Amino acid sequence: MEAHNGLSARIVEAEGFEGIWASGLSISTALGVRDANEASWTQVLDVAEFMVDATSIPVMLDGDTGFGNFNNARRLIRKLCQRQIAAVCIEDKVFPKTNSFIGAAQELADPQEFSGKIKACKDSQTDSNFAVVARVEALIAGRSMQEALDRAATYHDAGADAILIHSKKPDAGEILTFANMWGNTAPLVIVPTTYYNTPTEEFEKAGISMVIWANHNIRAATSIMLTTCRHIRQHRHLRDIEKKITSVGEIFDLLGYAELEAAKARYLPGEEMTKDDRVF
Ligand code: SPV
Ligand code: MG
Repeated sequence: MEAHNGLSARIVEAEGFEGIWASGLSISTALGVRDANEASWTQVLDVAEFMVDATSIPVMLDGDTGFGNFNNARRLIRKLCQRQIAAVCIEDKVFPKTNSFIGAAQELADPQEFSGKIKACKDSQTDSNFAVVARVEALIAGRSMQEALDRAATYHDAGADAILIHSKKPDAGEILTFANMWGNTAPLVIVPTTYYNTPTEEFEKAGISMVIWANHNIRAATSIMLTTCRHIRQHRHLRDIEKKITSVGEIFDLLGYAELEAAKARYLPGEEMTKDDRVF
């Protein structure tokens, strides 16, 4: 499930998801910039670190194209391992990246050059459990199914632990065809943003290993922020909005404020545990 900061990462874990997608689109959006590598890779890394600190489930970073060539990508991987990020997904496009939902014939990386990048990533990981997911953008760029399969096989041979096959079709047809032809060669990851009507059971039946709900927290957050701002601006009071949004108390609970009070009683001289006197 997508997260874009420490708070959304906490919510994802609290709601029982097994892993976090640190989405490039969502992180960029939350930072107020476009998903076009406008945020630097260290800025993205800092956000991912907040997510790791806030949770105990694996975080997979959307590493876009690896922020340059093999050399930039392998430096990224070393930093991700240092900061205990569990996995990265690197896509076979060119820097600066273009979001997959923009334009039709996007430029793809040369498959051999991209394979070298995957190899460099795998050779650079300092955590043996770290996973590198190679993202195939052939279908996004309007290339053939055969090219998508060939690219996936090449990246798997180069050491990719899994393949993310992306599609922007309104139905799951091409994804299910790809999954069928790919078989069990390596774990498959999908992002059903546009083909959201397909039941997840169909993906399970097709042998797909992981589904990423890629941008739904940032979109949900945006819609309630818009509603709240419009309401307060228009009505100049909070009466009708108060019950529709998260209370300050819930935020205190989500962020573990009680632990800080307990820690003060333990570590600060003269502080005692007082009974809960929070306003919220
Ligand atoms: C993201 O969440 O940033 C992704 C998925 O890369 S998509 O926006 O579908 O390309
Ligand atoms: Mg992305």
